[in-house]
Amino acid sequence: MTLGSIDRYAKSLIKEAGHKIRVSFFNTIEIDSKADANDLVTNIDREVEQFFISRIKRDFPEHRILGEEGFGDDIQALDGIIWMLDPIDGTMNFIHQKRNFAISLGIYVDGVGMLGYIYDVMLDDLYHATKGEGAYFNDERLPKLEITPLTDAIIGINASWVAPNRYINNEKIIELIRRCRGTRSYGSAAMELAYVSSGRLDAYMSMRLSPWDIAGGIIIAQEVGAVATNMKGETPGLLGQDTFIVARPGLHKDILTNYIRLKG
Ligand code: 2AM
Ligand code: CA
Ligand code: CA
Ligand code: CA
Repeated sequence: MTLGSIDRYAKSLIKEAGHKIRVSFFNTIEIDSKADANDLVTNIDREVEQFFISRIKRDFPEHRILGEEGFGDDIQALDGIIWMLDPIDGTMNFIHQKRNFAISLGIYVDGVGMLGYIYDVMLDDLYHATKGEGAYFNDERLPKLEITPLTDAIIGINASWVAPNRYINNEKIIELIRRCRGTRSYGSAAMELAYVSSGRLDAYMSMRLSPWDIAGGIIIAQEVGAVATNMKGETPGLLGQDTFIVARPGLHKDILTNYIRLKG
């Protein structure tokens, strides 16, 4: 079994899952909340995760799966081959907007990200990368990112982090958003990572992301020279929640050094 064959397999699984999601709009979608009233999940999130898991377990029984909805394996260490899957990243968008959500998948070998995918389901756009072989938007090779100063940069940030909050000094964030060219918030961490990798955004940050949100995206981002870390400047943790920032080289350092002040 080669990386190339896993890559082809993963792509066809993602396209098949995307089709399932698109046709799900013809039926009634069951909506539940998880940790709080705005933390939404649907039967489609669960069914898509179960679809991936049943196929992967059948065809690659030795691989393990970490999925947001909890149908995969209990992952305590990163040894072996692990599929990190978010069946729908941007569930709120899926429910309310019927667009702007993605399937996010990263395949790791002994903790090293080898294959990354972000699939914009409604646009049928696949962002993908193999470690060391460059990143692609569908069949188009994505160029290496150039340096952009903050004054020319569009930053992906959720308004929660600009309002007073318990994680970060929001006065410095207000300074950041005053200095940059503009801000955007798409409501899907995976899509925002794909946008940084393809130059549609120059940076994206969040105070609380899970491994399945970023696992695929950071592999793609690294292939175009974007820098992805937690807000302490360390490699993002893939065994639990962490802060996160991804940006063009140079801009990442500028934001982290001059505008990020974590509380506690
Ligand atoms: P989800 O749609 O898969 O839950 C929204 O700003 C982004 O944050 C989405 O990528 C969303 O993923 C993620 N997200 C939503 N609620 C979250 C939570 N309670 N903890 C961590 N990430 C969350
Ligand atoms: Ca969720
Ligand atoms: Ca997610
Ligand atoms: Ca999800």
